[in-house]
Amino acid sequence: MTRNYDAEWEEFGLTDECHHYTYLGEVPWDIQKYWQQRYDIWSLYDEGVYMTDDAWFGVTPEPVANSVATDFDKFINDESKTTIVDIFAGAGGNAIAFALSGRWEKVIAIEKNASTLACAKNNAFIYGVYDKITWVNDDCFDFMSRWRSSESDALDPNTTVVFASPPWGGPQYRGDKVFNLDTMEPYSAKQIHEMVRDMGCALFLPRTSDLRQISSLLEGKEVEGDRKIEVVQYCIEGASKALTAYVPASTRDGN
Ligand code: MGP
Repeated sequence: MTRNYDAEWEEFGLTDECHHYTYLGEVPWDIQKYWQQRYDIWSLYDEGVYMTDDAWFGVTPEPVANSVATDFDKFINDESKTTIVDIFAGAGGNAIAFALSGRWEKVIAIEKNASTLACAKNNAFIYGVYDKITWVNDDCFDFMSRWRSSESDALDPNTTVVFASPPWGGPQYRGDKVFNLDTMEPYSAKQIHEMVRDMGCALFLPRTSDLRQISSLLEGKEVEGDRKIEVVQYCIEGASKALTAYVPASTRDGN
């Protein structure tokens, strides 16, 4: 691929916080572990994948992102759903996989940090799906509440599903035997689910997440067809990296 780096820097809005590290010596010590796994995370890393330093901690490895994209269709199993919104898009791993799957008429990627979003755009360009994704630089809670209170029908809950790979409060999540989703920082699983529960969503969470808390997301809610939450552990070389809870759309009892 021939690239025009100056034009792309401008087009994607890349900043000095966006890096493509090429040798270990230039990688900050706390992300060296992730950089050493760069080809597991991005098979096209050498084509010029950009990351902000913080994005390394939460990026979904490409094989996992591809499996989630396949499973999303299987578990949501609803042809009327044509739009998928990745509300914590980060450096783009999942949005790229959703776009590559060809399943969705529209893929929307929301990311609050402008530099991280610029990396995501650049990375989508490398994977050939930059133009297939609608990019939004915003806080997802603000975006959703603005969208719901607007007259615009740009997003229809009946045709939309949400993928959420939120921050887990840093790498120290690994210290907890059972990860508490109610105290997850800065947003609890309940808070995220509540924002999108009428659409159906997939929550990408620590592998040790408390399953009772996941099942409680639908407590007191009505679910069409009595569908259940499906939880899948995603492994690389036999070791779980994370789980995804596929949560069907629900309404509160009586509304
Ligand atoms: P990890 O912390 O690198 O665990 O995250 P690993 O690889 O088991 O570490 P090791 O020291 O045991 O080898 C595993 C995966 O979790 C990453 O690849 C990311 O996909 C995901 N992940 C990690 N964090 C800290 C986050 C986060 O904050 N948010 C999200 N959404 N995903 C994360």
